[in-house]
Amino acid sequence: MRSARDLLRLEDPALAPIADKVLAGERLERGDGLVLASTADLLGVGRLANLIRERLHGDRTYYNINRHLNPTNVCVASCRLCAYYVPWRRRDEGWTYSVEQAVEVAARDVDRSVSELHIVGGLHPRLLVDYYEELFRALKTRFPWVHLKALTMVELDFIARASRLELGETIGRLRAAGLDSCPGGGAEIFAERVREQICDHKTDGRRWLEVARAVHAAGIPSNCTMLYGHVETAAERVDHLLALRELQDETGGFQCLIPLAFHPENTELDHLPPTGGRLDLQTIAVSRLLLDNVPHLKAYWIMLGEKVAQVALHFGANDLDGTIFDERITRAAGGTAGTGLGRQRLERLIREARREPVLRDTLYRRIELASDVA
Ligand code: V47
Repeated sequence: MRSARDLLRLEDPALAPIADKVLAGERLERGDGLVLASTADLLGVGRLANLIRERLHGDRTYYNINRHLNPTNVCVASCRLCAYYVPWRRRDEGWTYSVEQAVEVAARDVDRSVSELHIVGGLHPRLLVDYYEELFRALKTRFPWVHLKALTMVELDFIARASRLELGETIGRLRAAGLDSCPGGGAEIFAERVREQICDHKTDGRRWLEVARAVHAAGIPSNCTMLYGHVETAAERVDHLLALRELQDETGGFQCLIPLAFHPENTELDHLPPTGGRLDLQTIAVSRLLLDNVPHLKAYWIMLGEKVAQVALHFGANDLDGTIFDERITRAAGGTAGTGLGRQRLERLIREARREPVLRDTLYRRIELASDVA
């Protein structure tokens, strides 16, 4: 009988015991993660991750029709990794929408085909819980069919503190106003050593996980992210994924992991090179293999570029995010993948990668568009 190693055409013998575990459906450990993240056998790691991807989802590849909405770019955190923010002292140079303005900006692209608004911004000391309640209510009144995926754990933590409210009460009020789920941003890399260098003034890793726990306890699903390709080590990536896995064992509230490729341009870390395709693909594959309890893994085409995102569909990813009109965070950091892809183009990318496109809502339910909105 041919061994797992032969079947998967593994070149690195260190992958063989990991392949045995993957084939037996066993959980991988930290040591396995370190091997996977550092081996030169990229295709071997990719085949292992693809095995899990196909076990979970076959050829199905999800995407949605969404629009980003950024109510403000004014932020008191001043993260070195970020090219999007305007600091508080220069707030006149940034934007801060009134509720009415935010609704009008959303209305530029929201029609009946759009199922999700992805709403994130900056930590603005004057945008307190009542602003977001009013915003969510106004958006739900104007676009009642749209799912509001809004506010990262960092924003929720800040809004609660700035509003002098308990976190649980803040989350409850926002949910009552229309918050449906939360995006996964702000997690970066949990290791303190790394956060000191890339985002030292914001919610730390322990607190990010605590807020996610509270969000899940309130019955609100969320996503999670990992920002890679800056000053972190492979071991710090592995530990980040394992911390997410541990919380997911407890709450089951994460729907999707999005590994985010760091874009250095226009940030204080612009001396760093952008990520290469190898790190992108290996990180996606390692994430799929370690994070065995989070159902979906997103190849975020805006950060990866369309072509790497297509290949990633064979390295563990089963979702491309969405049409993404008006994305501003990656664009500010030199992202060139453009902003906004038509539905037909996304489907073509997926089909050309020999996968099956599935239009979804934010909760991964299949959507059939009525012919008059398709
Ligand atoms: O929180 C900031 C990261 C995140 C840069 O949940 C940067 O469905 C790269 O979280 N280079 C925002 N990354 C994006 C995000 C996201 C995207 C798509 C889908 C979902 C989801 C979440 O982008 C930030 C931060 O981690 N980021 N600056 C940069 N220069």
